[in-house]
Amino acid sequence: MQLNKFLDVKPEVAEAIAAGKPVVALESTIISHGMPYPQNVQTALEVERIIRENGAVPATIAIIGGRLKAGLTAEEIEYFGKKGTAIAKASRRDLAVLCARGEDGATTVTTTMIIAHMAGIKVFATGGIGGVHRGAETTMDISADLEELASTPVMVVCAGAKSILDLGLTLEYLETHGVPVIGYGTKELPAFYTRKSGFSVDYEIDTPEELAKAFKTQHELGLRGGMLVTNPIPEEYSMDPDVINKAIDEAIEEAKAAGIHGKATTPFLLAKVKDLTGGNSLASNIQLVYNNARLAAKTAAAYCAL
Ligand code: PSU
Ligand code: MN
Repeated sequence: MQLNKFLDVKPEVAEAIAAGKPVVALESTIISHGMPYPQNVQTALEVERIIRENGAVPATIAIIGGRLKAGLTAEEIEYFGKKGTAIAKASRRDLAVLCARGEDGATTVTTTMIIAHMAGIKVFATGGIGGVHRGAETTMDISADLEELASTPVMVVCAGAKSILDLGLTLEYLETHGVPVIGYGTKELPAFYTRKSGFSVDYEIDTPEELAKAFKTQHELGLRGGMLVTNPIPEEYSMDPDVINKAIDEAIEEAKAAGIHGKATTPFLLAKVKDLTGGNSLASNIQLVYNNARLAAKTAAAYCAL
């Protein structure tokens, strides 16, 4: 464990890490910026329960009063869910000032990876990652999540990326930076709400044991960086691609018209897509996070057994 004066590891999480037991990290931006209250809190607590049920200890990650928290209490999860977007969305560039000032921050994939690594956690489950936005060739809007995957050794289990992003450019960026993109039980990159995107992943892997072995081998080879595991949404919860793509196109047009940019872009698009699809997308979003939590817990357990 890399000790850090700003890090607080929840006792249950610290004990599991010290004993070589499986732990799964979870992000807090999905709670405060990704879903409405109270579904955000219910989902976050259910995700923790699912992780325990599958043999691992959950560690929801956030910044509270300038402290980097690896593992939250139910009260702290409630606090994040209730405050919602009033809590700053914290990426890598926000960490120093938030900690110096003693403020709160909701951790994105980037900062969750950073804090998980500080605490010694290897596997992280979420819904979707940030990536290269459509039109990035002029806006240069590329999520810091991709840089973090390139440099920080944490496995991120997600349901692919939403087509609010340019999925082709996102894959190109990951390739350039040496991030393996794995499809769990699929050769095709899933697109979050749907199981298909038309793009191929680098490798299909079909078991948690093989995922764990590939990731451990990456460390043993001395290669830096993470691994992206893309786990398709279960068929019964996947959405009609036409419905979702129409909503995404409309959301992108609205964002452009309203001059939305920077860190506000992703939350704006996510909220618009949810409004335009009448809440169906929220139900799918919740189910895919549960599905990723199950796979991450099994993979963390398999890693510990290697
Ligand atoms: N994509 C989703 N749901 C999310 C996010 C992205 O489908 O909740 C959140 C994650 O926390 C991710 C962040 O790390 O948005 C990326 O933001 P940006 O594009 O500003 O880097
Ligand atoms: Mn951005």
